[in-house]
Amino acid sequence: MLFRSLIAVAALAANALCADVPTISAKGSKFFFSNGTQYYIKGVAYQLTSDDPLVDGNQCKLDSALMQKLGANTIRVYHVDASQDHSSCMTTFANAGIYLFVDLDTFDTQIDPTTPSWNQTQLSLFEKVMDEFQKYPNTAGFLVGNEVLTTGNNSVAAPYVKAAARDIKAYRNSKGYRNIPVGYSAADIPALRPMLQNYLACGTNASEAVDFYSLNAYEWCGNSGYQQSGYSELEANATGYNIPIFFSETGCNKPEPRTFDDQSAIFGSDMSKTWSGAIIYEWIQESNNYGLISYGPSVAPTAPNAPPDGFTRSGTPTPISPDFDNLSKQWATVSPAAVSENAYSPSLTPPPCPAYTAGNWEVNGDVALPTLGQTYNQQIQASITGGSAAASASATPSSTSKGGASGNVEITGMGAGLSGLLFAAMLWL
Ligand SMILES: *[C@@H]1O[C@H](CO)[C@@H](O)[C@H](O)[C@H]1NC(C)=O
Ligand SMILES: *[C@@H]1O[C@H](CO)[C@@H](O)[C@H](O)[C@H]1NC(C)=O
Ligand SMILES: *[C@@H]1O[C@H](CO)[C@@H](O)[C@H](O)[C@H]1NC(C)=O
Ligand SMILES: *[C@@H]1O[C@H](CO)[C@@H](O)[C@H](O)[C@H]1NC(C)=O
Ligand SMILES: *[C@@H]1O[C@H](CO)[C@@H](O)[C@H](O)[C@H]1NC(C)=O
Ligand SMILES: CC(=O)N[C@H]1CO[C@H](CO)[C@@H](O)[C@@H]1O
Repeated sequence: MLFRSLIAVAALAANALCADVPTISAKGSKFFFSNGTQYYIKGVAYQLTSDDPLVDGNQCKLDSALMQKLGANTIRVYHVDASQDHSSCMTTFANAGIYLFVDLDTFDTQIDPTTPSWNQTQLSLFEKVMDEFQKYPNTAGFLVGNEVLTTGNNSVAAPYVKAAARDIKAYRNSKGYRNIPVGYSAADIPALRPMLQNYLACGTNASEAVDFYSLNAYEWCGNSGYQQSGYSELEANATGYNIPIFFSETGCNKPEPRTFDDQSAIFGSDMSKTWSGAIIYEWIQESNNYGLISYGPSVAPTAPNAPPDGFTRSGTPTPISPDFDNLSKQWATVSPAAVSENAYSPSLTPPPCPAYTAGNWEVNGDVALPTLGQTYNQQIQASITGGSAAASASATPSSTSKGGASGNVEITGMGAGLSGLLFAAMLWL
């Protein structure tokens, strides 16, 4: 009896904590709320600390309130600690109408581009993150990797990314979790376009493909345009794509101030029938200078009591002017071409698996995916590349990109931020 009433009390408490918000699923090339309205992502990358920004309920309250003013409905978090309790932050974000895309990998489980592996150790750790975050109705999606491939000649890692999606989707289904979409976040490398996005979606067996694809693209800088930036090519590549696609990072920061003019293209008539929105890199101001807010002026790391890299990572967020307001205005004025789920019956088919092309796409698309634990060696390399020599010159990322920023700006963006933080954390220890 006592036990039963304790359970009842616990259930009540859990209900009070879990906001009742519609969940997200993918249908054809679009995302929908469970109430039938199409979901367009207006997101910000949110990684205040390198290990987990979703454990400090108070901080999440402060940040989510300002994100609502910005007009955001989504955050992306790159690294979490699955063993922590995330209920306070997740409920706070849910109450603010904010959904989460979370990367499943941690620094030691990410797929290595040159000697790729996909094994039980990695899968088990991915599963722990999924176990924790599937509980929350505002978890919109999971990412199996971020920018694993950065050149045409390391495309041999792509089958391992796809195998990770296969296995974590099978796990999701075996546990009876809801169909939370599983996807990949790609670096914007012209040499890999559109092969990588087609490869991850291709094949007749949807259980072996990603549920969505997303791109970290910094092509639109300053006073640019739909054609000039290269977005028209992104659109051409994505037209007819069978699964949702969106910008998992965007927001070139040179020249300043940031105007976010690309948002009117992404959410406008040129792209909003194909793309599901954008995540702006990033919330916190740090040394890479992509922040929308700061928690106070930066100080010299050597100053007494200074935070490791000089940037305060908690407290009351203050908008960076005019960038924050510029983005807020952009988002407030867009009206994407939404359809309702009932009215949408897609007849899209997966793209064909791309053929091996030396330097640009060194994967024989039709070869079977690696099994869990299958080690990368010469034999498997030969099967992936169809027997051709993998080593060959590849186009440099910037050579064909149109914007002021080359395809690898986001690597310095995200990479510099996090590695700076890690380095600082090591000094701190
Ligand atoms: C469905 O839910 C979303 C998110 O809460 C909301 O923006 C939208 O207005 C809702 N649609 C309907 C038809 O209630
Ligand atoms: C699995 O892959 C990870 C990451 O590459 C590696 O560190 C680990 O040693 C591998 N584990 C096994 C059991 O092979
Ligand atoms: C589709 O892929 C899954 C995962 O690899 C596999 O279990 C299933 O048998 C495949 N279905 C068909 C029809 O081949
Ligand atoms: C896709 O993008 C690539 C690289 O930007 C471009 O060369 C190619 O023509 C595009 N494909 C289509 C179908 O537009
Ligand atoms: C792979 O491509 C990169 C960038 O294009 C180049 O620097 C590197 O030398 C290439 N590696 C091999 C093994 O061809
Ligand atoms: C799109 C937008 O709001 N742009 C504004 C960004 O901020 C600068 C400086 O205040 C304004 O001049 C722009 O109009």
